[in-house]
Amino acid sequence: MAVLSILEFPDPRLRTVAEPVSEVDADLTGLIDDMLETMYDASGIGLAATQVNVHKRLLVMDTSEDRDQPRVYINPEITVLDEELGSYDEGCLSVPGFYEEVHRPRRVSVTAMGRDGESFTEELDGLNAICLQHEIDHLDGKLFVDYISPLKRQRIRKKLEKAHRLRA
Ligand code: GNR
Ligand code: NI
Repeated sequence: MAVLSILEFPDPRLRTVAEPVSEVDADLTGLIDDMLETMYDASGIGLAATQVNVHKRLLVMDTSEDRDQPRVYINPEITVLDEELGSYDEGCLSVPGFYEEVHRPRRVSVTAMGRDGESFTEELDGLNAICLQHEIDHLDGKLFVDYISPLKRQRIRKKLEKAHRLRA
């Protein structure tokens, strides 16, 4: 197991559209375990493969209080169940330190494969629905900052670019 490094906005690799996973083999389960370790290490509630520079349609989540309910979604396909939107102050491990209100459908259905390669379908609401949509956005090369004003996005970009310069 390993903690992987997480790409940060405005890294252009975060704009890559991920490719479907063709088979759930030992390499993939190894990547899943590394992504879970990376998510828990970073205290995140979700992580998409895109964020660790792997451009496959795979994400992990754990919104539980005790951080003991890992969820794995391979090739997730989402359906909006209800057009009603909810708003939430979203953050992102790839946009560290910034939080902005984002509006998204409150209820979704998702069909995906789990870590065992078996297909499942479930309905999600609350934080699970928010997080799943946020993670699928990553797989499509999107970030929550795409939903805020260009002025706010530019301010975040400048601050993170400065932080990256200081770190280098
Ligand atoms: O840890 C995370 N918290 C969070 C809070 C509100 C909405 C979405 C998220 S996902 C984020 C982890 C992350 O960046 N996943 O891509
Ligand atoms: Ni994110």
